[in-house]
Amino acid sequence: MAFPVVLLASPRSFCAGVERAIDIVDRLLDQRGGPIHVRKQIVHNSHVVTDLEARGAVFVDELDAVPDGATVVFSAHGVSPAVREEAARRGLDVIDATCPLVTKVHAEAKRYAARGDTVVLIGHAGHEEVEGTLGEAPSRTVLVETVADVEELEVADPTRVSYLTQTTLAMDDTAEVLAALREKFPALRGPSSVDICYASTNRQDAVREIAREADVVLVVGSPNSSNSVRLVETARRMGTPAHLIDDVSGIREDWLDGTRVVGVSAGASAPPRLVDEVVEALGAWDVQVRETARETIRFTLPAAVRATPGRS
Ligand code: 2E7
Ligand code: F3S
Repeated sequence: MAFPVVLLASPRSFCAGVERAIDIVDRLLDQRGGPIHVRKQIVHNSHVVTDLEARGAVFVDELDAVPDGATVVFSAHGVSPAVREEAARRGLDVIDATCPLVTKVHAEAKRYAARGDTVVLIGHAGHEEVEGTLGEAPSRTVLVETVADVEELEVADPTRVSYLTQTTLAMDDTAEVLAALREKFPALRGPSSVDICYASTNRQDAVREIAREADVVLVVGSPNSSNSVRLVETARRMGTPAHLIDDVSGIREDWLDGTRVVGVSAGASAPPRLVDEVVEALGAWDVQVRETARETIRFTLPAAVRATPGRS
């Protein structure tokens, strides 16, 4: 493979919530040794999961696979109160790697439900983040995915409706669903700005920038990574062919036939080294970074893992 130009989207790859979640499991493995149980994939990336498994992490689907009294890490996507209660009942030592920006959405869900509103959550059915947020006020919360869902929606009192969103949605799709909600419920209330997180917003802006110029866009990320899939869709919306690849082995030669400019980005859960490998394999004589934002945000670690000698 050899192409004249690679355009690298920036920001791309790990966000602050993912750095924190992986750091938590890493530190627990250092401090306590394996096995360290993690409920669900810590983040939705096959390479992150495989690497941590090799160090002693054990990923389980539900808490019944965790031995009584053991340490369990909750993934970055968050959990419902029912899961927290089960962990407490079982006497598990919980270390919570939920992204603080998800915790904020849970707090909003509780607040809106407590004031008597129907909470409309815009998100994707079955996604772990959505399952967790829905669980805060299950009897008062409804999930909508599309404008068509909004049209069919019936609520107890149309003057008392609030909305929330999954943190990794595409800004464009969400704006359409939100407009439909506002039209149907003029008194709709919600957060001061949508809950789509800074990392999703920045990565979508950056992929749009490279898609403008590229003949094809490659997004590094696993198929179950919602934010990575949104990056592919965002590039395609610009009229540019785009493909999701888990790593360099996913590149198909025929995608690159006749292309001069290849755009590369990565979802928030995709390790930077996978991007480096992709760029190297493309063999471009010119790699240009297109920076649309600079990220400096960091989240503090839970106290239980903070004190590792020699680490900041
Ligand atoms: C947590 C949250 O692990 P991901 O691929 O998750 P998504 O939600 O995109 O499938 O990416 C990092 C991340 C994003 N959102 C982690 Cl709530
Ligand atoms: Fe958090 Fe957004 Fe990353 S919700 S885990 S900062 S993609």
